[in-house]
Amino acid sequence: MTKQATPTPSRAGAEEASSTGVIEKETVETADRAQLQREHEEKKAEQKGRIEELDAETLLKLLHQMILIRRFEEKCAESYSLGKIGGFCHLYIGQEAVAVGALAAIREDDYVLTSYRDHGHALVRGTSPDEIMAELYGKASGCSAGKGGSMHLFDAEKNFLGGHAIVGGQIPLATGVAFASKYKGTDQVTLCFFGEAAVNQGAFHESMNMAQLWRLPCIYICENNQYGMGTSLERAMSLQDVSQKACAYELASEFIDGMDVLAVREVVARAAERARKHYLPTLLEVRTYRFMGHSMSDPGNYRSRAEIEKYQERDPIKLFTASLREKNILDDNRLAEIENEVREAIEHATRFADESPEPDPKELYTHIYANQ
Ligand SMILES: Cc1ncc(C[n+]2csc(CCOP(=O)(O)OP(=O)(O)O)c2C)c(N)n1
Ligand SMILES: [Mg+2]
Repeated sequence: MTKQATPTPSRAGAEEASSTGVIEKETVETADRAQLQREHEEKKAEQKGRIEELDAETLLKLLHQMILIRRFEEKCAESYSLGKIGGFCHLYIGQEAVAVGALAAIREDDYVLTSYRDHGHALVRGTSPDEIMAELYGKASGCSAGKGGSMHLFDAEKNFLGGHAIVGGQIPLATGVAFASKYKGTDQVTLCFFGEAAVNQGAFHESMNMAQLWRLPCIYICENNQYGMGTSLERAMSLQDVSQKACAYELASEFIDGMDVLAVREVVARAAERARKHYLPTLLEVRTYRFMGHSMSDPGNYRSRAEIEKYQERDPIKLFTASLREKNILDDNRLAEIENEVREAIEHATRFADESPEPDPKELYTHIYANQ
């Protein structure tokens, strides 16, 4: 039997979309403010329950990392508009809680791979903002020697194995990294991040099958931001509950709210234990939202204002800041200190990138793998 085609979602406000994907004018649809406020209160209550399990220093570090990503990405948007960053540039604004929460749950010697939306993961992994910004500027001092750009950040010393521009390309690679850890008898875990559009590919399914069959210590984290470029999940995926896809391969799986940094941390910590102690993989579906366009060149004419407003009300930084304030862990002074530290780091990174030299043309012939 043929399935009915899903109707095209509302295009209200399409004409007013800005170059960053945020629709600026009022549209026919508007968000139900009271309902959004109720949801915010519920989420805060859930998050406050989790706050009790962690000390203030750890909590403030998580906030600091999320704010660092947000401000770094805002700076990237500015530098891109000034023509200082070339090529594609995919911002992580709105999704900060995923990388921050997940990486807080693993060890420094574990491995991390992700897609082209990689600035946040590299920052949290510990690659310096200087080296990341320089890479975005295509400078020799960048973490990939200026040859990778925004989509191919790489830092072998931090076990950050990219930054991959081919959708889903990192999934079989991460599976191989996890295989290597098991083969060598280490207890290292591999974290593999990817978008929900990657799930429709064969490489995802082959990897799930092998990971479970061979019991590989890999955690597959689907950052479900509900869009693959301008195509909504509903228009591209027959079974939209990504975590359910694990059933086909008997993998452990969980679904988490990706706007709650502590919820993400908790669930990844559970998966890491499963991987480290029992060599068992997990598929996690983390529901999140990107506030900006797919990339800097996305006119963003496929989302309604109401939808964007709904998720802005669930902003992971706004939620966490409110929860920490109510628990008396954060006040205006501490928040201002964090913002200042972040601003200084980003100003430093931008200056460093600006002043760094271009790669020597001879570098075109290094780092090349050719099989004859
Ligand atoms: C194999 C492959 N097909 C198509 C593309 C073009 N493309 C780049 S990003 C993208 C959408 C991916 O969406 P998703 O996996 O949900 O990640 P998100 O951008 O939402 O983080 C597509 C189709 C590509 N880079 N690689
Ligand atoms: Mg997506």
